[in-house]
Amino acid sequence: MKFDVLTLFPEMFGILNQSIIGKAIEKELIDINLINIRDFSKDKHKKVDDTPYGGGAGMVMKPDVVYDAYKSIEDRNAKVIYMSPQGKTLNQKKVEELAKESHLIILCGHYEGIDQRVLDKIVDEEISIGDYVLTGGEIPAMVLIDSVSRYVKGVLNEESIQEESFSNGLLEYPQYTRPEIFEGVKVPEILLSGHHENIEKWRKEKSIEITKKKRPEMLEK
Ligand code: 4G1
Repeated sequence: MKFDVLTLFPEMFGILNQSIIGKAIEKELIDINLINIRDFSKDKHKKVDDTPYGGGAGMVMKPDVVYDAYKSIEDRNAKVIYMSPQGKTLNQKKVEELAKESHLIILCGHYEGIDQRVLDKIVDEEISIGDYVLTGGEIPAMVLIDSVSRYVKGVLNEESIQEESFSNGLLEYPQYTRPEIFEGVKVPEILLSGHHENIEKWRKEKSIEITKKKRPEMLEK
């Protein structure tokens, strides 16, 4: 799976070289290509933004610079995603859908956003990670890359994908590890029993109980 990321702050993506996603990059299961939009400024001061027409606070990213950055990517068939608070909120269903693609181009806004004309020209889909104000689309892009990469074959062991919550529409059952007694609290006896059928049944019941208590709206569907 190839990700091209169009951003003014490529250094922010260094975080992805850690942990499971970092391993997936090393193994060449995923390829994250960072494109610095600033490199495509024709201006001698490397200007990438300007004041908004009509007035108002802040700066708007220039359409020509963003367009030139986009055009530097050869593949005209890749899906272009704009990380934007105006997009539909990302969920696991959308993540699974995107994981079927082989090449995604992710555009990150900063400041007050990007000139609408270039968005209308190149963007296939707008996706948001939630309803709150952020300084840029970079962290949302990383959320998208992390969530989608988990579905790329070889990134996780098959088991963890099957067992995780959301795939069954429920929250996860509680997990325990050693020590058997922590601060006087024992691990639920059943988990030590070795009786796999009973453990599975107990976990399912806990999942339902926790979902009812913490996210009742998830059961209404
Ligand atoms: C109006 C949140 C503005 C923000 C209303 C989730 C947020 C990208 C996302 C904003 C962004 C609300 C996201 C806001 C995001 C231009 C650059 C847009 C940063 C920007 C609720 C600032 N998921 N926000 N505007 O945060 O890019 O993807």
